[in-house]
Parts: sequence; C-alpha cells; structure tokens
Amino acid sequence: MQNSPISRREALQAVAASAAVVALAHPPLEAAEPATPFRLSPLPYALDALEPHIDARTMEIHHGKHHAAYVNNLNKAVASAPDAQGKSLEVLLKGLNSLPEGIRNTVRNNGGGHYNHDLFWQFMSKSGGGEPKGELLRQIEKAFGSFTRFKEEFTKAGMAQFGSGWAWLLWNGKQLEIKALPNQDPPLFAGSTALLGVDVWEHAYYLKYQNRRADYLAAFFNVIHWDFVAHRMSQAARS
Ligand code: MN3
Repeated sequence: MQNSPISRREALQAVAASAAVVALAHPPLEAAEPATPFRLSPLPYALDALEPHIDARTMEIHHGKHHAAYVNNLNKAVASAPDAQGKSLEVLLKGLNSLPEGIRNTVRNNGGGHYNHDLFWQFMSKSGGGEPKGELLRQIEKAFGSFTRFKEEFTKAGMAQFGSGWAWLLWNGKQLEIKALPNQDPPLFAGSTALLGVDVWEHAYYLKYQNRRADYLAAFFNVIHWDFVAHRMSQAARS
C-alpha cells in the first residue's frame, strides 16, 4: 500500500490543531499582564509528582493560583512605582523602607510570597525524603543533637506558627537554626539564608489534610529534597 502524501492544507491543519492543544494545556501565564519583570516559573516536576504526600490538585491551585497571584500583584505594585523598577527581588525586599509607602506592604507580602514559593517547589522532589547525609547531617547533629531531634523541632515550629506563615531551617552565617516566620516574610529579612522551609498556610494542605497540619508536616518529610538543601548550605557557608 502506498502512503498518500499529506496535502499542504492537511499539514497546516494538523499543525494548527496541535498548537491549539499545546496552548490549552499551557496557557501563557503572562498574556493578560503588562510586560513586567517577575515571572512564575513552571514547577520543576509534574503536578502529581509528589503524590500521595502532596496531592496534584493542591499543587495545581497552590502554584497556578496562589503563587501566580503573588507574582501578578508584585508586578502591578512595581509597575506603579518607577523607583522600584529594574530591581531584583532580593534588593526590593531588603530595601522595603526605601519604597513608596503605598506599595511597601504589597511588595512585602507578594514579593515575599514569590521569593518563598520559588524556593518551596525546589525543597520538594519525587525522589525526596529519607535523611540528609554528609556535612548537612553533621551540622544538623551539631545544632540539634540528632536528625530525629531536628525533625521534632522543625515540626514543632510549623505547628506553633499561629495563623499563616512558614517554618524555616536557616543558615545564620555560623550554624543552623529553626525559625517560624509569619505571613510571607522571607528569611532574608533576618539576614539568614533559607535552606529549607515549609509553607503552613492552610492553602498548602487544606484540600487533602483539612485541619490536620501535623499529618501534612509528617508527609512533607517524605518529599524533602535533601540534596538541594545540602547544596544551599554549602553555597551559604562559602559566601
Ligand atoms: Mn503558599
């Protein structure tokens, strides 16, 4: 049997159809927004990669709606203030007091939200979980006594955060420490480097875990990307 050559018209239709499918699957996130400096990066894995610990629907809404909203709101605030334009996120967050008062809180909350969530997706991995090794484990043992003790302290910080916020494992320039910070305040406010953080806003777990924050925190430990945490510590300790 002889293959009939595809006509140019058929070929063009096929291309148009597949482009439409791609466009539907990946709507351009910035299409409706003005040209602005900050962008929502795609997740570094599939929405369902962290199942069953973190469910796909939560990831979809958390990344595609909540994180996207922080980026959009940050961009709108920056677009309204010429002095704020062209600056990196770190510079904006560290220099909040030099921003016009009218956008200070918006940049704090939404810039902090963008900063924290960009890290948060990388703190987790499909092949995560288990225990850290090498120098990171050594530093954890030095600061907390043991990995088990660290896990207890980190979980306690997440549980004790009243209302919305994060629990963080930080490098303070000399050693590791755990801190809970409210709302979207990024650890760079305290001059520390974030090595690991868990989002304890209800939007991070409510669909699957409802009010059971402890179960969510236990599940988070099954997806922690320890290699990424170790990499951040070695970078922070060197600088
Ligand atoms: Mn969140």
